[in-house]
Amino acid sequence: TRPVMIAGAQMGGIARNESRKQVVARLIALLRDAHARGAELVVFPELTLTTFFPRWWMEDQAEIDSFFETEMPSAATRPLFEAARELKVGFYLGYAELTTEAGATRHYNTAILVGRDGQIVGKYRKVHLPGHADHRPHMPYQHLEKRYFDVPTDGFGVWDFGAGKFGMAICNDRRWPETYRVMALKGAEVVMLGYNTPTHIPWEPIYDHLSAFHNHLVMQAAGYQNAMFVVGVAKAGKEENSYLLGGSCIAAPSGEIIALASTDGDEVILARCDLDLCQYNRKALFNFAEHRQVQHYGVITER
Ligand code: ING
Repeated sequence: TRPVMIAGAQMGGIARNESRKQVVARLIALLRDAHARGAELVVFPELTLTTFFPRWWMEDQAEIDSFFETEMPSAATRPLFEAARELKVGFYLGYAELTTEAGATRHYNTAILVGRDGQIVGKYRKVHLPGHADHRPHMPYQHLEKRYFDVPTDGFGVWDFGAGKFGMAICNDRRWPETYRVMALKGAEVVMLGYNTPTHIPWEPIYDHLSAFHNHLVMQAAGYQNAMFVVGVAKAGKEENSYLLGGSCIAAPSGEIIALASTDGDEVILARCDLDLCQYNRKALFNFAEHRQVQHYGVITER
């Protein structure tokens, strides 16, 4: 067996005027709680250093950029890295990244994996950006990820953490089967992801009543179909003028949920994830080499 004690640190709403210092203090409290319960790795939500700012139309780039990090760790986030190193706990952290590539400014919806020594192991930038880029003033709030973030050139990655292979995704990525299959083919045994999911989608309210069902449906199916653990962690509850879905969970390679949040606030969930379970499924019913017929799948990447 290769057990890893994985925690999800669900966050309640972050107010627009809540400082990074205040948010980091909440993150550290959750980290300490998770460590006290035996966690070796803690998964925080998407964009977890600030409120979910894509809900507002902004035109002043300086105001937009005020929600982004230009360095990681920074003075405000270093205490989290230091607490994690002291406790020997690794973590996944979602945040807005402002960087330059070949002289061009880039804005990404980013997540990093930090090792138990406090060093950054890997970085992932959100591939599937939902919502819209235009201003829709008649809606109660916007969802402007297509306006504020760039699509990255690097795609899905997998990194060594402890005895396992860990991949990262972010929010809307979890709704797309390609996300998990690509990482499974790269050897991922765990996919960690954070999310900010409004329970009312103004531009597509048809499934509002199914938001909790769809949230678990996609992660349970992915865990089963790709023989992996999926750790999905919410920024939850009332946040400014929206209400965000909770339901943070850990899904096993069987498709079963083995840890589940029961509040819409700051809450730690935890599960002992035996990574050898992934290998079992990979050698049996989801033996990719034995059962997949790739010659029939080409259209998935051609269109
Ligand atoms: N949030 C939502 C998500 O994918 C969404 C956006 C919700 C799109 C429901 C379509 C339907 O969970 C983010 N941040 O991607």
